[in-house]
Amino acid sequence: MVADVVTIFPGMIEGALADGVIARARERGVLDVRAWDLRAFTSDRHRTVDDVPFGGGPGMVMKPEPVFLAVEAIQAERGPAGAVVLVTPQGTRLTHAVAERLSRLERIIVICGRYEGVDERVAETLVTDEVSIGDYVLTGGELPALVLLDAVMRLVPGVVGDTASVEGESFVQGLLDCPHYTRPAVFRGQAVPDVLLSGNHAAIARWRRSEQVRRTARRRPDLLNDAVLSDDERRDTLRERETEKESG
Ligand code: 6GU
Repeated sequence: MVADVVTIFPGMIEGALADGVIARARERGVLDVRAWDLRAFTSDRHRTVDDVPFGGGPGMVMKPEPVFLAVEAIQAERGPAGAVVLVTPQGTRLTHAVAERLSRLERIIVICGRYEGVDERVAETLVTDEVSIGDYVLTGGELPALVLLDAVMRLVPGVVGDTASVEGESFVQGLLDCPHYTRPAVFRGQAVPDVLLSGNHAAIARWRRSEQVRRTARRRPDLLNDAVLSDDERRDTLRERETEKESG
């Protein structure tokens, strides 16, 4: 996958992608991520990327022209992108399903917004997807772009070594993950659940699945609407929600 990021802080993007699983995949050539400095696409002496809002009001708005020029230059060099994503608190929420869809594309462009916003003509004609990472406001789009890229790129085949660890985890099945334990079997008086030491793989799989269902019912009941559950599991989630009410 080729990912190009348009930003006024290319160092923020490069720094975050220099370590860890994503960095290793870049070294292997599985991922090609590049940060493009938006200011390189300005033509005035001050390299201006923002201006006052029409209609007045506080703050500054990102000018359309540098963003258009940057995206056009990227597509000329790298070929057409399957998605041009603007990260903005006004976007649709980033979910596993969104990350999955983007991970199947060969080329994506991510535009990081700053200031009060980006000229709407960018969203209207250049952008295919507006994405938010949650209901809170950050100072700029660089951290959201990194969150989006990490969620997307780790789903690209060959990025994460153990594909089983990707398939089993939270949200892939629409459920939260089960608890995990490692040695020692007893730590400061707290023992690991017996079943995990039993060597009975079928029993372990059943325990993990029921813990996933139980946790999701308690912590994120909203996820149960879309989760695929057996009739028995559905009944268990109802009981779980009852016990939660009783215990407060
Ligand atoms: Cl994509 N940008 C900013 N600035 N704040 C956010 C966000 C994006 N998603 C949640 N908060």
